Amino acid sequence: MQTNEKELVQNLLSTPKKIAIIPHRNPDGDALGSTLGLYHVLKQLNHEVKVISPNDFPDFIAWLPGSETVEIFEKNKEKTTQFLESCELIFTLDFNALHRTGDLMAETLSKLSAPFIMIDHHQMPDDYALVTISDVNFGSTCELLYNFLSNLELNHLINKDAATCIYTGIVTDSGSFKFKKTTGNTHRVVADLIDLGVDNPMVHAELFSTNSYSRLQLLGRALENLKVLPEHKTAYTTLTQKELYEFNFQKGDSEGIVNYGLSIKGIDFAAIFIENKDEGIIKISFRSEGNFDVNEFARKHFNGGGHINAAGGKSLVSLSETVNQFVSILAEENKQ
Ligand SMILES: [Mn+2]
Repeated sequence: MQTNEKELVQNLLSTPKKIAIIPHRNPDGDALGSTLGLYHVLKQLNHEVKVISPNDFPDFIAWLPGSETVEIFEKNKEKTTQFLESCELIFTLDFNALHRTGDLMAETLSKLSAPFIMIDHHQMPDDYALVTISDVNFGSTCELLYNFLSNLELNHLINKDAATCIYTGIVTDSGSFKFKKTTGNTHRVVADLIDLGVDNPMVHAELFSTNSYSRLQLLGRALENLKVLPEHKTAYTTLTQKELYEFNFQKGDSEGIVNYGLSIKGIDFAAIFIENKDEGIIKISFRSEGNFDVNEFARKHFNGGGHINAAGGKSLVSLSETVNQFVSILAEENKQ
């Protein structure tokens, strides 16, 4: 953060204000963790703070301290819009383009006169914020938030609740500390957070030991469907809408399944294709290990994007056509 930005932010936070903190649509551990982490800090400075999520968050992060205070834009448009319109400052965390909140909320946000502060780690930020804290070298917005708070000398306000939220985002976005952007800084931040009282075994249990039987059966089906293309060091799997119904699919159930392909020896690229007939699309998740850039791959071929090792995309043709396209692209690009 530059000195003038630091002064600007310090100034904005120096007197009690009405502040909204906003994660992206379909918030994940990093989005909800960072927004609630900041919420717990700003509350102590006597601001009137609310986290307003575009839509509901999944169960695996519903235990985060403060989650009961989060208001959902899609469930309560009038009330949340009123709050947003009365805000004096808006934080947007873990995304960098307003459309990531959904069309209607993006429109509401774009009309606000309050200044925005963006804290994010995705590529190519839009230019909507008065202060843009954007750094793709960070593995999570939560880690970047910790640095932001340290730079502002506000880290003494990171209490156990804030630390628990921030720790959660770091764990989920780093694949439990195994993705490439996990640095010495990541571990130093995590060490501080544990010293602040984070019950780290509890966080991991809440995040990763909450499977339902039907979710495991769905995983079983996805593993049965797994195809390996050793010549392309690639593994991919599919789930049809019918299979989702069969195993009583709940939001979040397909989370992480893509990573099983990556765990095969010699595989550095994995994908999962999930049929969504309601939206008329195939939702795709890509993961890689090492240098294969799935952000570029998703942008170029599947209307998506993300990070070098984790990205998403979508396709408007059928599941089988999408998979055929995928396999041809690997051959055309001579992915090895
Ligand atoms: Mn993130």
